[in-house]
Amino acid sequence: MKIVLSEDHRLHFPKGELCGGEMVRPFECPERWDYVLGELRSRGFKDTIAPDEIDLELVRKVHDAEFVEFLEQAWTDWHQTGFKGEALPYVIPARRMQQRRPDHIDGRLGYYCMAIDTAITNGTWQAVRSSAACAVTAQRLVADDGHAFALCRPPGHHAARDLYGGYCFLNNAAIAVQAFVEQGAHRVALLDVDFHHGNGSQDIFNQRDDVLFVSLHGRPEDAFPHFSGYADEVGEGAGEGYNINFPLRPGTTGSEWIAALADALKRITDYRPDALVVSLGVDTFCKDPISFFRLESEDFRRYGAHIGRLRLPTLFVMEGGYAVEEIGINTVNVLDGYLDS
Ligand code: 7XA
Ligand code: ZN
Repeated sequence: MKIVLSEDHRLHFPKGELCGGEMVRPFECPERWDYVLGELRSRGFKDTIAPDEIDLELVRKVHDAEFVEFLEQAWTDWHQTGFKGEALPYVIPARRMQQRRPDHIDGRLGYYCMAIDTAITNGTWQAVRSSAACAVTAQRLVADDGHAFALCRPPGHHAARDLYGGYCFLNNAAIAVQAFVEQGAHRVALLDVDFHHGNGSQDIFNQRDDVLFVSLHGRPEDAFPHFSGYADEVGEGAGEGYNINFPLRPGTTGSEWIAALADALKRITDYRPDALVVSLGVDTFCKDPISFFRLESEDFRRYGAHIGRLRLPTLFVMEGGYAVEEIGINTVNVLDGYLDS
């Protein structure tokens, strides 16, 4: 399996994340990427490829054009205002407030943000566009090879049509799904196995029937992003019935999780997709510091094999996972399980 990656991810490394009322070192950090790549290399995945330049026209098929422009400009605007720290919003358009876009960068950050944990820094935009480029380049490889892995960082599945947050800016997996559609796919399934609900992917495809979005995640009563991921969110308009959420309780074990996955895969099979994109977060792991499932490393291999048995052209896109020592083992276990199936 070919791996697409870019060292540009290192350009995005905020110093701080607001967590439990303190500024802490972000869980989403460059070492995550190093651990995954180290494990890939040591287990024989040697075929690594740099991405082509991202086509922003494609990006604008799933993201709002002004949002993309905002991401590109945000650091410059923040810096020119004279602020010294990393770009973070502090005011968000809550219930009964105006949903109009302000001019001041403080207001625009709040307008486009869904979680104030995620800082923008000098190198963020370049890292973000290279991350999306990895997903799109890997998508192209699937046509020839049948599968590929995009080692994206920053991740993407919380990024909605015009919202960033939860460490995500552009939705790498959604952009790759759109690339399949542009190349003639009639139906694409997007399976999100990250611990957190992929609110951004759901938002982007909510009214479409050419993309089936299926997500297994910590239930929103207890888990980030808290305001989406309920089972009764089933899509709207033409998209009704094409959004399937599996919210799962704290303490969910590997076997319970894999039983839910079997239901999810059945729904995907029934949809008869031309291709599958997997939002691959490994923060379902029992030792993950910000999650509450109990998957063991061997469970990742088991479920990779289940995905492989779908026999679909498959693109894996890296999302979350913060138990840095094991993030590589668990990620590569999924890929190995898939290839061995
Ligand atoms: O899949 N999404 C993530 O892994 C990011 C979750 C962000 C949690 C926020 C913690 N402050
Ligand atoms: Zn996650």
